[in-house]
Amino acid sequence: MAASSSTAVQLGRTRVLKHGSSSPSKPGPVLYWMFRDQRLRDNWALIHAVDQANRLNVPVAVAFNLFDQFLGAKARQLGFMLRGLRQFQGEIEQTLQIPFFLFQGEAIDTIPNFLQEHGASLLVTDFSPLRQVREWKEEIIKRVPDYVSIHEVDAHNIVPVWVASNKLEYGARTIRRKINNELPDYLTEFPVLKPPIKKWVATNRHIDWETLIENATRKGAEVPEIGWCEPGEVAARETLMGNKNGFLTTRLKNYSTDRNNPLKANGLSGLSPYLHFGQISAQHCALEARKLHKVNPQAVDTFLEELIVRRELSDNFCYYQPNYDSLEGAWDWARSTLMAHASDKREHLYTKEQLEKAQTADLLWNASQLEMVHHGKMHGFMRMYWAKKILEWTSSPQEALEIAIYLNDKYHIDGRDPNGYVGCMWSICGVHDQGWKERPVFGKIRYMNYAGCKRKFDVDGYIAYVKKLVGGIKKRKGETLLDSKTKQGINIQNLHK
Ligand code: FAD
Ligand code: FO1
Repeated sequence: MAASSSTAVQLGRTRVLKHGSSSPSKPGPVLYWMFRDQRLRDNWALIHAVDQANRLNVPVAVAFNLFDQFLGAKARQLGFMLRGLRQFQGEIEQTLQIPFFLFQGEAIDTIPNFLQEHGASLLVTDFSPLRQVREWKEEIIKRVPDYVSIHEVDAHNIVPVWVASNKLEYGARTIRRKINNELPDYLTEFPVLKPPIKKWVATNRHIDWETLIENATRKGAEVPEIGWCEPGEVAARETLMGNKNGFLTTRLKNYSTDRNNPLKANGLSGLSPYLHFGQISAQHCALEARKLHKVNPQAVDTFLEELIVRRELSDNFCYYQPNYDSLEGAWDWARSTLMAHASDKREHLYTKEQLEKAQTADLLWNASQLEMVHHGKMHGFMRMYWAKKILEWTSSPQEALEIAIYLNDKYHIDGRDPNGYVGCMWSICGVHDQGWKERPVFGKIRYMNYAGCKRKFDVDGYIAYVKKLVGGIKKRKGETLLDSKTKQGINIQNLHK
């Protein structure tokens, strides 16, 4: 069944991935398989699922599939995500009486099984351009019964990726106009979500969150959770609009000036963990920011450029470029200039381990690496310098890209995201950038160096800031370790005897 035209969601935002054959005499329930947009508020996929369920006069449920492994995610990312999902379950069941199911294993098994078991007629999914997600969907389309329809809703981008452009865009310059032309239709207020007409018959669905979180954080202990960024939709909205330290309420005015100063950690919005896990809607952030345009036009324009144009350009790249995370995904000019300089002498050559342990001769780079490893989020300006130095200090652009993506995905709370693949490709392969004056190793790829950073900000201050930051984190970790040992009744004094 097609996405009916009078649905509460703009037609262009939903795609029919599979038309159910003539629906069975009595249509079954609707399932929203949530994975990228993990939120109750301002979620077009959820709005569409409830709307379709009301049209069919059937109940609706939400399901999430927890994979055993996802792009190298460890305690830091899984703990954040699961705590956010626990809050989500509480809210959606309480405010909308919609049941939330959590499966473990492979979505290509658990989702079709659930549909079959409940005789569901419609599967609604949200959207991600990443290849793993697209492969899962292809497989699920093959496995579900004929009568099941599948609708995909781009709830992540303000302008759905397939509406903004039907091709790979060269850069912000080419996509900006296309996105801006569509904003009047897509940057709209959200309908208020009400409980669905038909209630799901109660089934025992107890989710043992404590055990799930315990297991995920123990298995992924190598990259411990961060303490500065509270997970969940409530904390996400606080980060955006909170009276104490909200970005739009208290920190917007310095955004244009401070955002390129790594010493001003508060200079950025701090929204990326929440946007990555879908715990806040970019569209909601844009609607709120736009209200402040009169007061801070430049800061709002700069923020919207990043939040809408840059962020949605990343989805465009990952959606239309299958090789979005390898040298094959670079433009010809970039690949040939990098190849022409691949055998240039490197002043330093470091292995992945040396880089991971911040053991280079560059104290500024080491500080940025340590900020990422221990704090889980490197300042946006330093991310460019950090990645470009990896190109300069490894034996080939391929190796540089692999190492940058590996480290970014492993340690960043906002990693495993189209923004990350594009961030690394921009830095190392000049994607969405132009060519610059040719030089050794970089060829025509934009160059950044220590001297350039010194001109821009207080480099020694940043190095000292990170040293203090990491010292504090290690001390707190030591204290909690001490706590847990004393709790276990192990007498610390005897430990060293
Ligand atoms: P703000 O400046 O407050 O930006 C607000 C939002 O706008 C961000 O959350 C993000 O969604 C978007 N945005 C900002 N800058 C960019 C950009 N350059 N490209 C795309 N979207 C942008 N961003 C990630 O979300 N995940 C990553 O893994 C990631 N890896 C990166 C790796 C490299 C090498 C580089 C150069 C950039 C990377 N970025 C990544 C983009 C950018 O650095 C971060 O989005 C930003 O620093 C996140 O912090 P913030 O939300 O406080 O930033
Ligand atoms: N989505 C899921 O549906 N199941 C998962 O187990 C899962 C783990 C996960 C770990 C780290 C991370 O950064 C994202 C994760 N996602 C998971 C989120 C989701 O898949 C996002 O859609 C992807 O990041 C693609 O955009």
